[in-house]
Amino acid sequence: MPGWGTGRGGGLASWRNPTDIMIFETTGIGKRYTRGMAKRSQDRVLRGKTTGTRSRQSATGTMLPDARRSPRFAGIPTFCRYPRIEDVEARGQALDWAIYGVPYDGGVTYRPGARFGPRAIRVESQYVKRYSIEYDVDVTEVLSIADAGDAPVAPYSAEGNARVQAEFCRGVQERHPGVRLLAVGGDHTVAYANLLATHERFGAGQGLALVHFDSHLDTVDAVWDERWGHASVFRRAIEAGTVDPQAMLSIGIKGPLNSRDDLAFARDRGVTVLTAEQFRAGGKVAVRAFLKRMGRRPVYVTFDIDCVDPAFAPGTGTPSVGGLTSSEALQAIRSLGGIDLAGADVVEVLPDRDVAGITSLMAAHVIFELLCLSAIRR
Ligand SMILES: [Mn+2]
Repeated sequence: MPGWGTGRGGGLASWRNPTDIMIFETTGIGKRYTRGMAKRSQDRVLRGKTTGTRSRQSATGTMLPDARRSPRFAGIPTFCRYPRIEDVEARGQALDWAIYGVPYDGGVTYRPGARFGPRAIRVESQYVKRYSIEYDVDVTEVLSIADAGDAPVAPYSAEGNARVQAEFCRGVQERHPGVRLLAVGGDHTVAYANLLATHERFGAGQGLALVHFDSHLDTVDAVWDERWGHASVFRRAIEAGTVDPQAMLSIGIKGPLNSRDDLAFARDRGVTVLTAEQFRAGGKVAVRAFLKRMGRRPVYVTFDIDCVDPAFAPGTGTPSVGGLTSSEALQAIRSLGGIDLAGADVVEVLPDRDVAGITSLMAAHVIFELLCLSAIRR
């Protein structure tokens, strides 16, 4: 399929890792765009007319191994084969997105094991390619993306973990002003620190707008007298002011719940809730209405893999029957096209309950679709 973005894009550069010598291709903006919205967006960047909260850094693309020369099954796995942050820094290149793992699952209310999520998702993500047919965009041409490794963790303390994770985020932000952070969990508590760091950079004096994919609202006050579990993360974020509840949309919520009262906090604070049933019955219209109301505000997206039905994503600790299909989930993310994505996370993958890596593979493609949302804004 010539011309579909799978050929070699530019000059070759070599890069060494401890086990292999790989041949990388350098793709940069200004080389291969020819069509549509992406072309117009690229021209805008080249002219320096970026707007809103977007990074003023010039994206210079992502160094990616050429899969037709360096097999996807060889080498040490990074997220989607993106370069390690150390290598980006050694080149003195600006960074648009840092993807990092948070191998922490001390905040779960049911089945543990999501601490192994980042590792499993890195492995399955080797088969994530770089060109989106749906958007006609090659994320590696438009964005400078790196795998920033795993954040340090405090395995016995969700609150302590949030603290060390936030420090890690600030370190990356200091080295790369304007970088956006994509956290890969781990359980949903890892969203807290990533939201905090994103809010510090992009909040502009108000809570972030949040699109929240999940089976559960995660607004419980406390579980077993503990206020820092994965069922409480958005209650804590709203209390801290990092999330504006009236600019929060939860997609994929479903029952049964522990009680009728479980909905009260979200309702009282003005969270917009689209149950899985409601999303299926025309949710894209509701999503559009929400985004219209958000205007030009930067948006954070948090994606709990348990919003996807266990038939498609069995590897998760609190599975909930009747969720989105993997196809519906991708469509739901694409329905956000046009947002200014300020930060994101993909959480709650539990590899030990997975089958043939399908949940990790789904999570890896969610990462890609989120990066596409950012790429098409360029
Ligand atoms: Mn959750």
